[in-house]
Amino acid sequence: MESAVEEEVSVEDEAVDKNVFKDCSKIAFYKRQKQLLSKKSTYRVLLESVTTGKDSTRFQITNEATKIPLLAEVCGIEGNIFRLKINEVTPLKPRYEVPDVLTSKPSTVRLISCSEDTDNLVLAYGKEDLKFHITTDPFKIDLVSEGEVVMSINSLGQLYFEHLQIPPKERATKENKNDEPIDTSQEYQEALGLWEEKFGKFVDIKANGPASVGLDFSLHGFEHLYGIPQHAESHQLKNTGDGDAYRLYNLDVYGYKIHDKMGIYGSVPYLLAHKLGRTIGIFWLNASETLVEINTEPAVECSLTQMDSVVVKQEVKSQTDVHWMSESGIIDVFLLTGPTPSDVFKQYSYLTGTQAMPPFFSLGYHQCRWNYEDEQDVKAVDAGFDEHDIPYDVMWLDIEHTRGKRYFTWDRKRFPNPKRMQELLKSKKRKLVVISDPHIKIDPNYVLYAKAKEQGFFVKNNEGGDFEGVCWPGLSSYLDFTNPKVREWYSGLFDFPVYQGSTDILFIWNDMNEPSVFRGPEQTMQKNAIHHGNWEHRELHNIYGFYQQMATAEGLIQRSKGKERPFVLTRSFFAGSQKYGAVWTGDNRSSWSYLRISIPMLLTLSITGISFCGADVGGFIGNPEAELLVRWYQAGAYQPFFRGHATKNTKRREPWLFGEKYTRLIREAIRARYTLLPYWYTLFYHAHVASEPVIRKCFIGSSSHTTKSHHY
Ligand code: NBV
Repeated sequence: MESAVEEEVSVEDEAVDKNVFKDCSKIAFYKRQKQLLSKKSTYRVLLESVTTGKDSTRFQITNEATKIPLLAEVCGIEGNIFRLKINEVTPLKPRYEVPDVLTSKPSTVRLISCSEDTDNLVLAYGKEDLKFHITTDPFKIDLVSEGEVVMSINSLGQLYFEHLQIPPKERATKENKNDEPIDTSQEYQEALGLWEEKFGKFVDIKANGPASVGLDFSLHGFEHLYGIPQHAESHQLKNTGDGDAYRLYNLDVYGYKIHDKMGIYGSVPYLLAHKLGRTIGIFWLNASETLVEINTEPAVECSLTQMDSVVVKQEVKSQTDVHWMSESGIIDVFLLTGPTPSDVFKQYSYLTGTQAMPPFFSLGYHQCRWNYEDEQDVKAVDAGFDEHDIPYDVMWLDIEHTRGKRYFTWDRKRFPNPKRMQELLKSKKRKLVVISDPHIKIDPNYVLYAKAKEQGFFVKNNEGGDFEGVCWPGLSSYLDFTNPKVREWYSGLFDFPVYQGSTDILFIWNDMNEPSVFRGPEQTMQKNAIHHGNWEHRELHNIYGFYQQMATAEGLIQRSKGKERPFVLTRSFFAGSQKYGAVWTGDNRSSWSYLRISIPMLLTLSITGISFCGADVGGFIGNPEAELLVRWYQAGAYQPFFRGHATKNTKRREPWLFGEKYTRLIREAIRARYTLLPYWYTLFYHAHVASEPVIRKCFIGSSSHTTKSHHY
């Protein structure tokens, strides 16, 4: 194993540059919430404001410091789900509410008000013994099931809501109507990052000023929490210490660090908590940058000595506090009350949809590399599988197949006859996947660019021009997939007559859709770029990639006139991405520790709805030694999406290049996958119709039976 260790050190040596990405100490809204929460007075419910309608109960909450009321709305949703929304009663302008994630408007269940005293409000959910106990002063909600308080909301008083304000420069000149002392001094503004936030050479100018929100949830008796992908971390969520939080902010982090809470390619703001007898979920529907703090106080047995020296043992229940903070938007949170894990899976998929049923071929083995150079290379690799009697279903082409990284085109020198190449693959019942990224080369002679430009289909900069950023093709603009018209147009690009050289065996891979912008802040788009509807990028950053995959999947469905299921792999994702295809874990490294971390990463994705997920077999970056490669195939064969992939400049590593002994072992692993293919297909069917994650851990442990020391 010595060589493996040596190799591991060298691959992991090129660490992620921490100066490129933020940690909590560099995130202004995090610092503000931490600093200002301690000074805030508590919120209370204005009892006279309570109104109960058919679909929801509404009431106002206020605190002495701001005196600006917030509107809270509680709904019961079919399947034992509560929804709590908190917004300003009259915001200066509308705040972003995430569209397109919920499968349809969830059916509401009338909540029955059954309070016995006037200071509290009790809302009962239908006939279930499930209640929302709302304490008015200070404002707190207890979720009670069969007499047991399962979860408390705002019991730590961390409700935080920054009201939209008139910019200080304008305010200073106007009459100060609120009689609030305004500190317009530059130091004060800068320190809090209210209207401007600096990060290295980047300055984020915030047209709407501070707009962050936050809320705490205490989960009683729970010590085991899972979810909020994507992090290269253990399956069970860890406690976040001081100045630390799980970050949900979609970023392109090449060779991401493992055992780290930094945000990588995708975000699902949803977690599950499990204890003996009950599993619950919290789904925080917000697409802006989000931070989650977790703090578990394990159960302790304490001895109380009574007067007559009798020692009484008493157990203090464990509790986990979860603190969500988002940079903007509103508070829109769904409480999934279980009680079993499969109830929670169903509740979540009722809201966001189930895993799309994959086409059968896509459950087989996929062969990828950046890049298979030309048609000849494709032919040779394809023949290699036959010669070595190794089954495979899908050949992949990376960015170099295009004419100068212009997606939907072919480099005619390398691929003079793409249809002929597809005919060959088709004759063996194989498929082809090609890449299509969201950045579009700025080139007036590139028809796709010209058409998108003409129709105003690109994301805008804050001066009204097209946003421009550097990516693979050089200077590029980015399609605004949040615009339904752009999605419709983009979907149309996959029609066979439009996408020249494409045939019905060609499927799609969406990469770089965090979006990745070279030389941008944290390698992504400026938060003040402007999208359809005049929304700032900051409001919806985490959902950009979701929309590209949505439009791509729709395009593939349309080109087959609704007859064929699509296959689309995406790197970036959000809650609900499962409806559109598969996800992979991005640029991992060829080392044992990355093979190991792929397991918890995939388990986490799976239980948050995204069953069709995988990690690059062999590791994307670096050269695996033969044993690592074999072990990776053996693991990958039992992971939902099974694709070998490698970056440019790595040694070729098709399964037959390491000597007969290793070829045999890889052949056996891939064949084992194929033997079980009908079983995989059945599992996916169950995921699709009954919300059962294809891979999942056993939810059997009670808090006292599982140990704290296990990491996976
Ligand atoms: O398109 C090239 C690669 C791709 O092979 C990989 O799978 C993606 O995660 N892509 C990233 C861009 C380049 C990364 C250095």
